[in-house]
Amino acid sequence: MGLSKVLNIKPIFTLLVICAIATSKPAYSQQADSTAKASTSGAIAAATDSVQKAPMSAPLISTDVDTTMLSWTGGGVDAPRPEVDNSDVYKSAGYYFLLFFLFCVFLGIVGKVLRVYELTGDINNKPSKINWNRIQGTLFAVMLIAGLYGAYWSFKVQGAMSIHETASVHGARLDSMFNITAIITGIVFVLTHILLFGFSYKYKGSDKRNAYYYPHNNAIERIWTIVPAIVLAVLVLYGFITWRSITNISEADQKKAISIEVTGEQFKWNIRYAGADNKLGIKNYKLIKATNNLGIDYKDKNSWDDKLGGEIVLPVNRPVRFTINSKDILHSFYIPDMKAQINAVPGMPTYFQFTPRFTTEEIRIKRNNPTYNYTLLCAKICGAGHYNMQVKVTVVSEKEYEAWLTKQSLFYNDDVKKELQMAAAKSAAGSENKIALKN
Ligand SMILES: [Cu+2]
Repeated sequence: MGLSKVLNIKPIFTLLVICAIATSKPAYSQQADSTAKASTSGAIAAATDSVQKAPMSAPLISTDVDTTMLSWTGGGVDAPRPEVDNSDVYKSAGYYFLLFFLFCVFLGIVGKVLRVYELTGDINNKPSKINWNRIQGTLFAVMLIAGLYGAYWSFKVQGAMSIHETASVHGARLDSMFNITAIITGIVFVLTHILLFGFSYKYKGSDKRNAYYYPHNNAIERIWTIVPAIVLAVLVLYGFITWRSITNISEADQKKAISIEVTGEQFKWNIRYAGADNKLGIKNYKLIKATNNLGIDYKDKNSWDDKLGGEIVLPVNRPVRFTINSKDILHSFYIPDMKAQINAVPGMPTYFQFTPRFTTEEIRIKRNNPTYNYTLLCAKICGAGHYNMQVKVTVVSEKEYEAWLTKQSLFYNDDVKKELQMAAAKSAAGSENKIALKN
C-alpha cells in the first residue's frame, strides 16, 4: 500500500487513529492489570480464610487490611504499602519543564495532523480551507491581551512582594528614580506592544489586498532615533546625579557622621565603633594575630576608645559612615532595607554613608511583622559559609544608642595593655643586652 493510499483516508479518521494509538495502553500493561486483579481477589480470599482459621491469641494478619494493600503486595499481606508524599513533585521545576515539553509535543502532533489533512486535500484537488493568516492574526491579538494582563499581574502581585518603602534617606531618592524610570518605560512598553501586535492583527495577510511598498522615511527615522536618545540621556543623567549625591559626601558631612568600620572575612563581619573621638585607630595587616584579629595599631591613640560591636546599632535620623574592609577575598556590604551596597575589597577601604529614617520598631509596624529586623548581608558568593555572613542591624533612638554604646567593650582592654607592656619590656631588655654586648 503506497503513501498516497494512506493519505486518501479521511482526515478525521486519521486523527482518530493517532489519538487511539496515543491513548491506548500497551497489551502487557492490560495483562499486568488483570493479573493484579486476579491475585488481589485470591489474596482477599486467602486472607479471609487464614483469619478464620488462625487461633485468636496469635492472629496472622489484622482484619482491617485494605484491598489497596493487597494489590500492592501482589497477594502477600505482611508488607504494608508505604505512604509516599509526592506533593513536592508538583513544586519542582522539572515537573513544569516536563509539562511544557509534553505541551510542545502535543502542538507538534496537531501540526502534523493538520499537514496530513492539507496534503490529502491537495492530492484530491480540494485545497485546504484553513485560513492560516486569520489564525495567526488572532493569535497575535490573543497574545497582546494575555501578555499585557500578565505584565500587569506580575507588577501587582510580585511587585507588592518586593517593593517596600526604603528605610534610609538616600533610599527614598533611589525609589523615586526607580518609579520615574518604571513609569516612562511602562508607557513605552504598553504603546509599543499595542502597535506591534495590533498592527500584526489588523494588517494580517489577505488575498484581497496587496502590501504597500514603503522602503524609507527620513522623518520617521529621525523621530525614533532622537526621542529615545533624549529620554535615555535624561534617565542616565538623573541616575548619575542621584548616584553622585549618595556617594560624593563633602568632608564636613563626613565628619558629622558616626564612624563605624566593618571588616569582612570568611565567614563573618567584624564591627568596630570609633568611640568618643569618632576616629578609628589605624590598622596594619602585619599586626593581625589571635589576640588582634583586625590588626589594630595600638600605638595610634585614636584606637584606644574604639569599641567592639557584636551587632550593629544605629541612631535614627543621624548620618552613619561605614568604612568597609576585607581581610581575605571580595565580600559585599549589603543592607537591603537601607538600599546600601558596596564591595568589601582587601587592601582598599570603601565607604558608604547613609541616614536611617525609621527605627526597627517603626519598620515592624510598617511591614506588619513584629519580629522583623534589618540585616547586614554579604552580597558576594564568597564561599561555603557565605550564607552565614549576617549581622542584625537595629535602629533605635539617639538615647538608646548612647546607652547601648557605653555598654560595649573596648578593643584596648586590660589584657591588650598587659601584652603590650610585656612586649615593650622584652624589647627594652633586648636592646640593653645589645648595648652591653657592644660595650
Ligand atoms: Cu562574603
